[in-house]
Amino acid sequence: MARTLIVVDVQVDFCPGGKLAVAGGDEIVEPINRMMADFDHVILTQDWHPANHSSFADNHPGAMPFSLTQMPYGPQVLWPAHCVIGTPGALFHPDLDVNRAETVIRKGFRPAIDSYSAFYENDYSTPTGLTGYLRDRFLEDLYFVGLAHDFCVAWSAIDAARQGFRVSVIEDATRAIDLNGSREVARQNMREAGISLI
Ligand code: VGL
Ligand code: ZN
Repeated sequence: MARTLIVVDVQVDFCPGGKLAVAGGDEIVEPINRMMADFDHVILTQDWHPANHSSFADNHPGAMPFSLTQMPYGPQVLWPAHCVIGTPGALFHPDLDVNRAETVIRKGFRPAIDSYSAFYENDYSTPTGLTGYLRDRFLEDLYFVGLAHDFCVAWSAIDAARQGFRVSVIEDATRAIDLNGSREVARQNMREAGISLI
């Protein structure tokens, strides 16, 4: 079965020095580049927000970054502004090998809805189109790496597993934000969804 590597959000703003830096985020870039050679297909995802995005604490007067708010679609963490369309922070890490990517899925560009998963926005119903892309191409054996382990990687992997794809997460090639224990919660949720943590 053809193996597909999905590289989640390896972007400047999620690496040290970025607006929503994940500790050690840059350490996974070279390993990911090397492992691309072991896969038949490579797909990249890119967090891609307008400046007025509703997930940014700045757009909620008085709100602190990393606090929780209620959106029409459910609870939402308010983040420091990050991955703003047209800014350097939204670009892929400069050392990431993007040449093998057969497609790039952008997510989070609707001001009113955040999107952690590469498949569905946080309302659990607005699709990005990735499911159809993978099904059309018969790509069913998926390996996730990237940033952040406990948000976009976990939500993407869980959505993939729920849709019937075979899913593994290569944990050495991820790094977590780990907000209030979110890394262990994400690992538990992934295991319960039938995902192999490797
Ligand atoms: C992410 C928080 C906000 C991620 C994206 O890529 O994990 N986390 N936007
Ligand atoms: Zn984001």
